[in-house]
Amino acid sequence: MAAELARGGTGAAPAFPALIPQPLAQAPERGTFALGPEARIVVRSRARDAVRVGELLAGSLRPATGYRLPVVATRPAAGDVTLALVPGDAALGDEGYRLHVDGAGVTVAARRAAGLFWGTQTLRQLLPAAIEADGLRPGPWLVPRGTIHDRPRFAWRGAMLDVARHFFGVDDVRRLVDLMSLYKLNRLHLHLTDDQGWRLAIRSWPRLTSQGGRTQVGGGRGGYFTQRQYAALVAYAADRFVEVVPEIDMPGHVNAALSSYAKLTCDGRAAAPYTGIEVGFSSLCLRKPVTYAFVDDVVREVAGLTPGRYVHIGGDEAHATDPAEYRTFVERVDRIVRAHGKRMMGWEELGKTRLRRSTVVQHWQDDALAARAVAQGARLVLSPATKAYLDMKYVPGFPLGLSWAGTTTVRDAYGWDPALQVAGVGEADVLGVEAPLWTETVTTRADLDLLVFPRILGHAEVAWSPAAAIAWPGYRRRLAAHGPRLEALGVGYYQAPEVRWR
Ligand code: TNX
Repeated sequence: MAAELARGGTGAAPAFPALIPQPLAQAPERGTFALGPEARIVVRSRARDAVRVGELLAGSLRPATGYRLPVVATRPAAGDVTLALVPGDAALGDEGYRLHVDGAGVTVAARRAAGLFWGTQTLRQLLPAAIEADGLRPGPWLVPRGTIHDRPRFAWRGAMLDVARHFFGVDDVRRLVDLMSLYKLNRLHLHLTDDQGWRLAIRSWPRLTSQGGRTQVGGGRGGYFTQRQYAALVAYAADRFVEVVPEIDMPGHVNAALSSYAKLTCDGRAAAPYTGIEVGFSSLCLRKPVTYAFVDDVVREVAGLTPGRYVHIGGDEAHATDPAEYRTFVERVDRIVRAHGKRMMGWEELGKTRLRRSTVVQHWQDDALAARAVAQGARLVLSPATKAYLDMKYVPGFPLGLSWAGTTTVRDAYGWDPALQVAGVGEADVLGVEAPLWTETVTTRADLDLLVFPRILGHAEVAWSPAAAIAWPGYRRRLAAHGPRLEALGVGYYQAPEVRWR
């Protein structure tokens, strides 16, 4: 199928509207299909997750269209949108889909529900931007005809949100999940703990949040997720094929824990709460047995809230930890994580330790450390700070963000190839890409929007689209066309001057 279709971005007329990420292959045709008031969402499968994709699609199209869009299991008729599971079509992979639009309607076919979901996100982007409005719009709701064949380049297409430096609650995180899914991102890494705050309730250590959850950078109120809220968030994301990856940062970045429990410090005196933005000054006391009881309790509770495979244990910037103790600690934590049924993930500093092949290591700045992890058989998630850190300023003097890794324009955040980023680390060693938002300077939803959007769209395309489809001139045009869509979604993105917004 793919071979019959034009490769993405050849610019042959007729054309599909701006799609981000660019699909693997597309063959637009002349003419349109008009989604009308009688349209139904026909799901050709009894599978629960497929039906849910139909319901999510209907839910996203109803507000602007005002149509009923019933989700049904009958035979499709002219005018319907059909979602079909075709388990036999190996070319689609686990997340791929085929989307066909002709005069009779729209069909999305995929081997698995995840592929159907990504196909429905493409369908949203084929409709006018006004489809994203939260109230009735006049339409017409025209979808250009043609065929798209699509599957991702990388399995891990992530964003990270630091809820520790400043807390972002359930509504903000859900909204981020919604926006991620429109761009086919499928991992949300939550940085849940740091010196300035502990944001996930741990029942066996309640003061972590009752005490350690009350601070944040700059001295505000902080906040935390109850386990019930967190579980609901994880389920909400899973319904949208986004796996939440919880991070409990250790043995450094632990001042909030040390200020909550005196018994965790080496001298037995509780640390003072911390609301600054320095890093690297705190450490768990690795010679105390209680530390391992603590880690075991926390990992057990976190693993119990995690349907996904990974528990991220941080491991970064442990400058206040003895290097030899660091190595034995990480190996011990790996055993604890596995005892609770999960795989260990951590920042590139894990490359200093003995790793098992199932470990996932997150590169951020040190190529040699990341390469040491790969040499041991680990796979990498790439978050190079100079490209992928959403908290870097766009330009010098930008009112938000940091600049320790330089400034990162919208173009910088797009033009990189994960397979060429780290010397000696090739495509097969790379699980994917993740764009982190550290929140030392980020206090409101508006701040978050301004730093995350539109740069995250570039990372979404780098993670999904074939390397050959990555080209700035075409991307810039497509990104500009997404301005009205982001506006309709209420996203206050940065109108970077290098993009000629319409
Ligand atoms: C480095 S990246 C950190 C974070 C900071 C961030 C700010 C990493 C593993 N550690 O603690 O928030 O820089 O950009």
